[in-house]
Amino acid sequence: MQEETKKKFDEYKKLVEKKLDEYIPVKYPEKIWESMRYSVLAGGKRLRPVMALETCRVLCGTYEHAVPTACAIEMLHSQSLIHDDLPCMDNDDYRRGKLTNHKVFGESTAVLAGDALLSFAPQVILQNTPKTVSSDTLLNVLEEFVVAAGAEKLIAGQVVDIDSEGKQISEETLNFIHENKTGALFKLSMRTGAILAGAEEEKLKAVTDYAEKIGLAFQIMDDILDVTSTLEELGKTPGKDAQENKATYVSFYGIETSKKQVASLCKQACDILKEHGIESDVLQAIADSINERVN
Ligand code: GRG
Repeated sequence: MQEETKKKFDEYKKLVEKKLDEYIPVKYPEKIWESMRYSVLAGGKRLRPVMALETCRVLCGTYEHAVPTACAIEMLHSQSLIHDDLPCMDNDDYRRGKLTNHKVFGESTAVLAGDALLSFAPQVILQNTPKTVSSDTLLNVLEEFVVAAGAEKLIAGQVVDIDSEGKQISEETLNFIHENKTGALFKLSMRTGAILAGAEEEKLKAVTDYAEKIGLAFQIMDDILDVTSTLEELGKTPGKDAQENKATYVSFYGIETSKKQVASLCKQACDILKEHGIESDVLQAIADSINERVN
């Protein structure tokens, strides 16, 4: 990443981390708030909130208006990771280089912390988005949020993923899992950023298409790293896909073809932005960083 672009990315990231810390206080009963804070403030690349803020800015919006939504999306992302790590799901002991939520707080608190984040996130949007944002826009954002978090998107992807373990599945099913489990939150980030900028339909579609390509590329790279990376690099246990007998891009096409697919999808994503006159060094760099991802 170019130095100037990295500076912009890091500024967004710093802002998101400061606001997440502010939005999630420690109240009574402290245990639940501490458990929520433990996972949300555990680091992470913060790709989704940065994408939301940069999309809002590049489409001529006031990116500060998108901060509560960007943070809410990171809360939803953290919630999905807490639940995904539970013994009844992916059963992982490490996440973001730290012990998983249930390993520190116990299973019941981890379930409740996920639940709490899921309902707290839209509360953060409602209570913190500046009043200058119209009610119609806010309703649009909330609709995008609840649909992405629900049984039509994120949960659908997770259910089909779990159901597919140890089975021969079609490429169509694999794409369904990736599109919903991973792609939905990238799309949510870009779409809400665009909606808060008041973007016209053509631009909204362009950023949605970019997010779709990036989401798929990101997940294919995740599958590759599961095979090639270490616990130290990944911050979570590698080799889980093979252990759980999961169909992945790597199991379908092998590592080299999968890498080529990632590069091609990232290029297609950037071409979409160019075709629609959306010039963002940050969004370009995010695509490049997926190609070069190590964690
Ligand atoms: C919404 C109620 C509700 C449940 C969620 C558990 C679940 C249903 C979905 C799981 C979704 C999941 C774990 C998708 C994996 C996506 C993925 C590749 C995450 C890793 O993202 P990074 O690398 O993580 O951006 P960091 O730690 O950098 O933020």
